[in-house]
Amino acid sequence: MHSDLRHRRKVARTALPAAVLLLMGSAVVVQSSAPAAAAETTLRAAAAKAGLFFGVAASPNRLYPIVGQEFSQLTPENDMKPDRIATSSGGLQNTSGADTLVNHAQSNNMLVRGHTLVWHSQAGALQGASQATLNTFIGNAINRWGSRIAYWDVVNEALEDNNTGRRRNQWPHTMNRDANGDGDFFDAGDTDVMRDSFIRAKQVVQAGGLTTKLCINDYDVDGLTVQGGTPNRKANALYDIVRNYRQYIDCVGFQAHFNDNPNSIITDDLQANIQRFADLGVEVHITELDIDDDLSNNDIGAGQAENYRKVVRACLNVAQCTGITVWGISDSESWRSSERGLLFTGGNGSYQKKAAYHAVLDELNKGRNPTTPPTTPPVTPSVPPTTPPVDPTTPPPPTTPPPPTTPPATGCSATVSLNSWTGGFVATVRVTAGTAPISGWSVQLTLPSGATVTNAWNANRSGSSGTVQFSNVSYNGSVNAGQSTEFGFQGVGTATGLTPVCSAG
Ligand code: 9MR
Repeated sequence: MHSDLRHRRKVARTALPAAVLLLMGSAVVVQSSAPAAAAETTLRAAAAKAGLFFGVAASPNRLYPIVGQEFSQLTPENDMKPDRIATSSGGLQNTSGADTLVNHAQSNNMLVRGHTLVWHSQAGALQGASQATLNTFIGNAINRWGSRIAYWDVVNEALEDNNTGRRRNQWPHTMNRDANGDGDFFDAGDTDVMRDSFIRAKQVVQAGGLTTKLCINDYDVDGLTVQGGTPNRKANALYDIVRNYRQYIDCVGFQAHFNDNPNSIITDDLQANIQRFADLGVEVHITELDIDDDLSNNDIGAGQAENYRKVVRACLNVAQCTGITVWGISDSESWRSSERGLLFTGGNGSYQKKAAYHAVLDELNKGRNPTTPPTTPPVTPSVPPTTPPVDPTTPPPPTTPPPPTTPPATGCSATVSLNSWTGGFVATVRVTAGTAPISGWSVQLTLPSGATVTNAWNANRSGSSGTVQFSNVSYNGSVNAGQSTEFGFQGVGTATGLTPVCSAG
């Protein structure tokens, strides 16, 4: 983009919401018969109240106080990439930067997103490695930090640019083979580096009893369409991958670098696209958000602050959109500083909030909006549904979950895994049928006092605090003997020591 063509929009500072102004006055006492919801004054607190994390990409030399104050999740911007930490044989090296970031996150009660294991770029010594070496690296990296990493980007940016909907054609995707020539890599005889990497990652997570969730991450996959209403083929391709490999993939990252590229704009169907992934049962995250401040060709065209509001709202409106991460703190320190795409100006630990910051905070403070559920989008995958892959070249991961709390005979058992941050949590519950198939299930859990469920997916729910009951929905009640299904819920407060009790029928 030519800087002389850029028309720098003068962004009027948005008025602070009345509730925020009230809170800023130290002597204000709110007396009202109808208790007003107090607005939170940091991004992390407002997000926690709404039931999601709000994170930032970070580097060890920029761990200023603002990181722990405003954000509840941290993604190493560069320190966990293969070019930093991988040896050519899949071992680890130079992990001190990553260690610093993980420790910082832990001492500030922040979740960590590991970024990233399998990527064509910044591959360093792994460039050209075999699947076996990639698998070694995957095992070493996941095991080094274990459950201290809540989410790992296992596969990053696997799809081509320019909305072709195809896989990339450079390493590691050069290992892919379409054995039967049907145009996809989903068949049992095909080779797919994505599938095999996820299988390996899942094996490592299960063998270690880790709570780490495994994600696929990409850019230009945000809307159902791109500029001009053209179908977003890249998003459709990602959707097909997640649907086919759902058994190994727990979460999807929309990078959300919004700029003037016609495939990188904010479209009005962003929420619908988030929703269709959520409907597959995965968590969705906005993982690398920045928005060019003179985004001129988007479908919204309302200025950076309003564009931020739109993206945050799209996530809030989908229960399984459980986190938003901005790709840096301030414009001047951003990898795309010329776009001024972040929430703060300033630098070196001294930051000023932009209008976009106030818009995001305000939107988060409004919370999720259950009274206007998102419309279910038309699902138009680019290939017809296929059965999940069987007999992949790498043996499938063990399907045995951690020891059930109630030993299954017939009936069912349930286990729970938690991702928690200060003020909130996401729980994933795995329901496993015993020695006979079941045609329906219910799971009862008792939450500690102070914990409240805000939303749930893949289950009906009754109750939100104390003893809460979940039961199957239409599509996941039938579970074959020894097989499992998962549902999830999200809440505020702290949920520890959950003991799920499963009943079949
Ligand atoms: O922000 C990162 C920048 O410091 C690096 O120089 C760059 C090198 O590729 O990677 C940037 O982060 C990328 C992220 O890892 C994946 N999505 C796109 C980000 C911007 O390229």
